[in-house]
Amino acid sequence: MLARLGRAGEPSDRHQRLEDHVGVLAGERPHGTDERGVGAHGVVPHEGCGLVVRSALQRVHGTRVSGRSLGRDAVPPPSKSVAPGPPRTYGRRVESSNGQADAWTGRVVRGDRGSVRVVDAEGGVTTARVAVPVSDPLDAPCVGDWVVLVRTGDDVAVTDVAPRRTLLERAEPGGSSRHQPLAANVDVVAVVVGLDQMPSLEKVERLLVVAWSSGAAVHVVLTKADVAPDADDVAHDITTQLGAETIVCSARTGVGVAEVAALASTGGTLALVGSSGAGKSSLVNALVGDEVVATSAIRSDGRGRHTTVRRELVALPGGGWIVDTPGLRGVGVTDSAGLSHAFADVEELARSCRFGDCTHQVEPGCAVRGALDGGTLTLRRYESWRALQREAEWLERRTDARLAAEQNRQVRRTTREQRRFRRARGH
Ligand SMILES: Nc1nc2c(ncn2[C@@H]2O[C@H](COP(=O)(O)OP(=O)(O)O)[C@@H](O)[C@H]2O)c(=O)[nH]1
Ligand SMILES: [Mg+2]
Ligand SMILES: [Zn+2]
Repeated sequence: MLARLGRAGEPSDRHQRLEDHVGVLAGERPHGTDERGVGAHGVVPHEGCGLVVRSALQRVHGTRVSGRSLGRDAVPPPSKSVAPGPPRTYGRRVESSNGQADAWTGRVVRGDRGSVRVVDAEGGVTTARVAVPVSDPLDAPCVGDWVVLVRTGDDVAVTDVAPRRTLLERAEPGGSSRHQPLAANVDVVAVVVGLDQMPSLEKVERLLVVAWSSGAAVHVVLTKADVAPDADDVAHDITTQLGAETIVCSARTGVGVAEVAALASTGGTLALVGSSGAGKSSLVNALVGDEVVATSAIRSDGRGRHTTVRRELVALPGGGWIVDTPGLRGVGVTDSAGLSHAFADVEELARSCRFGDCTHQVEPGCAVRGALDGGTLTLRRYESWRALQREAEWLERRTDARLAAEQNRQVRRTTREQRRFRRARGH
């Protein structure tokens, strides 16, 4: 298994400190949540950052945190009303632990190199310097991260990032084995496909793998239905051939837009991925009911073209958040976890092959080849699976090699330092 950096995982001093911060935030439960502070479908609402951060911490620390600070007795019984309020509050100002600096929590809505924009409980937006150690690009706070901000004089710094529940990331195909974070704490990833062209099933499959790798739920959103009389047939094909749930919509006519909004309406975060021109930004604008993201259409005043410059997390009027990602043209498959979701049908077959290390090519008793011969698995899907699998394996090998090289460098550095130290002491 690939060693992961920058994912939610190891408890650390950093998280312990964050836990101390959010301990102050305990006791209030946002709307639409059960007594664990988790909304329907496991979606954690954005309101009451303390609870959001806590649920991430619970995963890291297990029962220790929930026992200590969630204070079951202090939590009121589950509310009958499940309607989430408008996304007004998503953080609470907290007393700092040292009583000097001003510290509070919030969510990153935009990430730039070395600095981020963070929205806090009062809806205030602060630009903050990133002061957490970033040894891997994946560690850098990104859109969707819940962070602790500390103000000292004129300086505002991000001093902590809550462990991520999910992380949408990209790997450059054929490029470096380093991954880039695209959006953190996403609940649903929508693979957006424009119906103005016949969608390529292989491209959709690739995006599905990337989407599933995030750990979030995944939907296919077929947009521009206004120009596709056969929209429902395409949706049917994608559902049956790729096993993905689909929504048909149009940003132009508004058809199906409410269904897309419903993916985030429990207070969750929806991320849109898809190739450039698919219609993602238009969909964001349709969902928000305003021109919040630039689309590639010619501006009405005729002065050139809009382009999506930045990735930004936007609050939806009905609750929840949405983030538009830049067109992912050639995204690399990041790991095999996404593959086993996107190709659950094929991997299920592979588990019943006679040999555990079956390559599904020439072996007797191969259930995958059996399904191919029997016509229940298409050659197209089989080949797509094999190609993506090879790519994931190649990338994992490269990443392992890179990690090993880094480890070697670190060991050599330490040895050198120790030698120098001993020499200095005359040993
Ligand atoms: N007919 C039609 N065109 C659309 C729709 N949504 C987007 N478009 C057009 O598709 C092009 C690309 O849209 P855009 O939202 O910028 O795509 P993005 O690159 O995925 O963000 C633009 O010319 C849009 O006007 C739709 O629902 N129907
Ligand atoms: Mg766009
Ligand atoms: Zn096999």
